[in-house]
Amino acid sequence: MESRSRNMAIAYQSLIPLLLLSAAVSAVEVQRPRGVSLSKKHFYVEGKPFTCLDGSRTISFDRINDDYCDCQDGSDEPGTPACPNGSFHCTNAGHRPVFIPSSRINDGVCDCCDGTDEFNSGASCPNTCRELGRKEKEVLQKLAEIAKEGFILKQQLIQEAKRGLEEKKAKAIDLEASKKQLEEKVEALRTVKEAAEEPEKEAKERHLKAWENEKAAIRAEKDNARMAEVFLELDDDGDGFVSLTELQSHSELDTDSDGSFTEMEAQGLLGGVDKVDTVAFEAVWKEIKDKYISESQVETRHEETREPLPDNDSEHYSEGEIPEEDDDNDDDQEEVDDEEEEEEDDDDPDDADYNRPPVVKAKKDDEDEGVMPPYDEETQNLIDAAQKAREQFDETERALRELDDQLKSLEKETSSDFGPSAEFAYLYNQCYDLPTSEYIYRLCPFKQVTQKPKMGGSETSLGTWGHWDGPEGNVYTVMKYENGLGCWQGPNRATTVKLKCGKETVVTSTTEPSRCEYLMEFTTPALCQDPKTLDPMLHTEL
Ligand code: MAN
Repeated sequence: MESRSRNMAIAYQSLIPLLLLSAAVSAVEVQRPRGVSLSKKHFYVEGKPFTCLDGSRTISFDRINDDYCDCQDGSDEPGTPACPNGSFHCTNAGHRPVFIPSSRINDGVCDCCDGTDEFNSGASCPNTCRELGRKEKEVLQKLAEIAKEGFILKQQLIQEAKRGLEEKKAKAIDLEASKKQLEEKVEALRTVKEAAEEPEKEAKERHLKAWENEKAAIRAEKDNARMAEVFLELDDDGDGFVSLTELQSHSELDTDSDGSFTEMEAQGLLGGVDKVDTVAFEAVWKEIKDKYISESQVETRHEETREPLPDNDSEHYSEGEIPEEDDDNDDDQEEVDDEEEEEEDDDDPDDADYNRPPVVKAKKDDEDEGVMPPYDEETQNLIDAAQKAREQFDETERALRELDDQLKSLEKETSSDFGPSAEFAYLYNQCYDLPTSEYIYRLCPFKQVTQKPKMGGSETSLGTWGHWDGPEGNVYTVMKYENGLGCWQGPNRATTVKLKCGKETVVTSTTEPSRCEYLMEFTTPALCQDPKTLDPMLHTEL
């Protein structure tokens, strides 16, 4: 059981010198219970009953600081450690007033620079507040110097941003007007182009059609010549007819491909008769020309001695066409294709498997009939005119696209949040580097953060501009860059940029507090405040 001592020596604090945080400090002695701050003094009226600050109960004044906890919120024991949740106020004249947990009262450790927390522990706690205050003031004065100069720069930045914004808005209006004109020009040129392309298309089609017809005529002529040649070849006895037996000598014409070319099958091909003359052969030719192998081809085949290909080999290569092992890259393949084409040009019959039924590949018309003749002058003029119209259209359309891009980036810039007075606008389109031992970190404000290895290698995105991320009331003190390159088995890289007031615009440090989450510190005059609004401590006389 705790004794309820009513020790007024403890209970009542004598004079508390207070530092009034105003331009001129006047030390005023205000009587109040120990551990009570000036702002709460009026709750503790000497001689009057005290109501716990949480309103839970009312006690007589002499139970304040009697080393017995009466109030649940600890408010009756601000100057003793009796309540576990109590808090003790040290005035710390000459430095900053602070609240400490009342459990630290008289624990032998100096928590308050004025030593008031150790009034009964025997610990020696000299008052260091003035010294501390002086040092802090020096630091603050230095900061104030910086802030002063930075704040002047900031005013210039604000003016520049204002001018820049006006210029950009005016430029956007000009660009809008040019865009409209260009759009009209593009539409006019599209009409011109389409008007020129119509006759061009017709003329080209006419030319192509004529070329197709010509090719068909050449093909027909060649086919007739071959038919006549084959007729002579088949007509072994030279009687002007191709007979059943003569036809049967060509086993490749075996209709059902069962290995035996019967008389019946041969008759079927001859249209039911036993022999045909050159006129009747025309119908027969149509039936057999795809299968027919001329005797000269067969002879060439038999003259060659080479190993048959294995049955399961589905590729057909003639000698010299067999690609070398491993060498199956595109270039080599093209070479093989070229050779193949060349051999076909020479009418080399030997491009089928030795063991297989003879196959005669369809001839390539284009090669046989040559290349399409050049356009006639009239068609060429139409093509040239259409081409010119196309180029003019494309060029104007490209100019329109460029202008549109310019306009969009201008709009993006003018609608960005560059701070309450656009003081951060000057950072747009700038980048700031910080080399570390391993990397060069680069901050391009409102765009992105990157990391580039010093020893070479590609740049890694540590995030693209996300949003202002400072605490409420101070949002313009932190920038967040998100969605950088994915971290292996982790999140996408992201960077937090903490801004500080500084005369220079510079990245002062970069760290990676946790894997793939980066922290940058960046100074800029844009964050400098009017030094008059800085810590009131600066304006105190210590
Ligand atoms: C790279 C760098 C590091 C990062 C690792 C994560 O080495 O981007 O900053 O921690 O990747 O794997």
